[in-house]
Formats: sequence, C-alpha cells, structure tokens
Amino acid sequence: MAIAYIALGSNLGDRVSYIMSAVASLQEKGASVLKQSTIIETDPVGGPPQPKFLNAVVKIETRLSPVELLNQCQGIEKELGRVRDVPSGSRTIDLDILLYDRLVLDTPRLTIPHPRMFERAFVLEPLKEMEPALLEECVHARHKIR
Ligand code: PH2
Ligand code: MG
Ligand code: MG
Repeated sequence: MAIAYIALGSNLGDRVSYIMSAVASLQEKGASVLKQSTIIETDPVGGPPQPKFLNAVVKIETRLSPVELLNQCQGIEKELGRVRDVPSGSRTIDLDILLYDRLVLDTPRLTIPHPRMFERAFVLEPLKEMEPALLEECVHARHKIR
C-alpha cells in the first residue's frame, strides 16, 4: 500500500460540495482517505482574473499506481464537470497528486513531487496543518535530490 497526498481546489459553483464529492469519489475509486485538512479560502495564484478558491489536502492510502491514481483523479474532474478551456482558469474541481510515498517521478504526464507545491501557500498551509513533520522531511529530501 502506498501513502499519497492529493490537493483539491475549486473556484466555480458550489465549491464545498465539489470538494466533498471529490473526496467521496476518491474513496469509491480505490483510495482510502486517512486524513483531510481544513478547507481554506484562498486568493487565486496565476491564471486569468477569477474567483477565490477553496483548497484542501487529503492523505490517502492506496493500491493504485501513480498513473492509475492520476487516471482516477482526472476521471473525477470530468465527472464533476471540469472543462479545460482557459489554462489555469476557473474550475469546478482540480485534483493534483502532491506526493506518493517517497517516489520521485518526472514524465510528460506526471511529475511527483508536484513541481509547484513548495511555492504554493494554498497547498503548504493545509499540508502543514495535517502533517507538520512531513514538510520538513520533504524540503530536506528535495535539497538532496536537486
Ligand atoms: N490552482 C491553480 C492555480 N492557482 N490558486 C489558488 N488559490 N488555488 C488553487 O487551487 C490554484 C490556484 C492551478 O491548478
Ligand atoms: Mg492544480
Ligand atoms: Mg491539476
């Protein structure tokens, strides 16, 4: 079993419902949710002018491989009506894999750890709330890797 962390973000429609539905769907699609952070409201970072986000992070346990997990995340985005028109534009739901065990992966489709997670307060804040020690460990490991 692997432990992974997934970031959730929504800034269109009923944001709380989208985040809660996405967490419920993860649970149905092969990811046991072990912990969920508080949902926080955040100002949009990058992209076109757009509404504020709700963001959260969940810790899951799964037998899915990283790519299978990505497929499930993208399936959930589709089911919850995400339309990818404007790059970094408003979305009903976004699910990003942040970490998957201690895996370091860099492929055209999937990069783990998430390449921008360490710069994003809307990811770091919920992650730190949930797992204060993990972040220290990650940043340390990252210095050794890069
Ligand atoms: N996601 C982005 C770009 N900018 N800003 C906030 N506050 N929250 C997000 O989830 C977010 C963002 C790309 O996925
Ligand atoms: Mg994202
Ligand atoms: Mg994404």
